[in-house]
Amino acid sequence: MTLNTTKSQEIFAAAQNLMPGGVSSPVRAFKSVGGQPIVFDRVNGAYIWDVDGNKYIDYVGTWGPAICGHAHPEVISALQAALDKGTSFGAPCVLENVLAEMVIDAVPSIEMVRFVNSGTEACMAVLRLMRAFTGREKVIKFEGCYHGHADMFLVKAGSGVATLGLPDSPGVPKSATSGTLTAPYNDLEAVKALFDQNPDEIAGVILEPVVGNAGFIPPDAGFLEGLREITQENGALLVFDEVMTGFRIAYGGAQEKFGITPDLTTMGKVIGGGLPVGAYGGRRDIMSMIAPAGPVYQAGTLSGNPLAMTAGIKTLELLRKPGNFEYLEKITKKLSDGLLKIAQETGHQACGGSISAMFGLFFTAGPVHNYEDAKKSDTAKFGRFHRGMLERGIYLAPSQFEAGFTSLSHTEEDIEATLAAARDVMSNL
Ligand code: HOZ
Repeated sequence: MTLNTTKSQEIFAAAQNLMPGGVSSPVRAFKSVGGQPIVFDRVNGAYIWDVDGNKYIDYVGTWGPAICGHAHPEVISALQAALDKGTSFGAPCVLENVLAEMVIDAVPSIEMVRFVNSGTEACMAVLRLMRAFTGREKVIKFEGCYHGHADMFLVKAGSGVATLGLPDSPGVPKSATSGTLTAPYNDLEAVKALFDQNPDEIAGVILEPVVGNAGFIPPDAGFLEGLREITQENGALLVFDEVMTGFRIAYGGAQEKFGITPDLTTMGKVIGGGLPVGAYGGRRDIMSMIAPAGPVYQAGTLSGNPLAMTAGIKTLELLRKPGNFEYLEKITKKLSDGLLKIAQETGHQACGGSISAMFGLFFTAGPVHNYEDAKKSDTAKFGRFHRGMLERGIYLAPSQFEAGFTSLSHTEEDIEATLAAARDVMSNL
């Protein structure tokens, strides 16, 4: 089965002369799944069309923001009205108050919030804030977790770094990462040992409370609770990077789902409704250190942009309606359980699962508790699976080390069609 991707190939060939790798971000270049990347033309609801007119059921959802479905008519009309007032003020705008109140009302840890333009910016700022508040410089992150591409986080990072198998990144000076300590995800003993070896030197622990950037890896029972205790015992901060999990694992994020309240939280993706928004927030005593209220500097020309605020506000208004998260849980579990059942029936070792509107599949017997486990999976088989699904009109994240996302627009019929395609592919994988 082959796709007609003539126009995609022409456009991508030209792109490679214009942009490094022909892309604006690495994972979408299909390096780890092989074959030519697809150039897309438009999106709507659960679907995405490429420039050759091929239609796909989309489980990337622009990496998470499209949880209400792509180009939701109410988001589009709100943006059209906002556009009549201009595209950017670079000054206070009441829409920032509106979105800030929605985020503060929704997310248990957040008493104050600052908007930025990406998850990377949010994580950069929160690291600086952790260090300023505690007066300590070292930070613990987990192998395979991805907190954007700022220097200090490019240590055993997930997402594109894992996808491309990069040895972290050239150009990152040792001075930038000397304070970045790493531990295996789900390993509380390793975290305790780091605190014992670095007494009074660790500002805090930052993690994806459900990992999506090393493939889908949920926290073991007691892991998040244990981190909360260890950080409190050591006078360190606990930071949930909810850029991916925020407003997806639950309306109040993973911290609502698991009942663990961190000191600081980073967000992005869903709160921008597809436009560039990141945010960080948390305890008022900590956030009050951010300039101009306090001495910790962070700034951004387009932060609080009225178009991005508008898209975020409308997206959260649509998302918080009763029954939405029950629906997302139901269809995503049906998809994930179905994929695992089909893998078993067609003779493939596979593991994975789902939580709310996030899911993942590894071609390994598993279980996958951390990045080392994830790396044992058969990434070549994943690449063949990805291509086979693409040829049958299903668009999955082009990397084993990413997660899958559903939306309120995905129907039971879409899930059935996806499972039928998966059975066909896995039977010939
Ligand atoms: N950070 C994105 C997913 N976690 C990767 C997007 C891309 O490289 O295309």
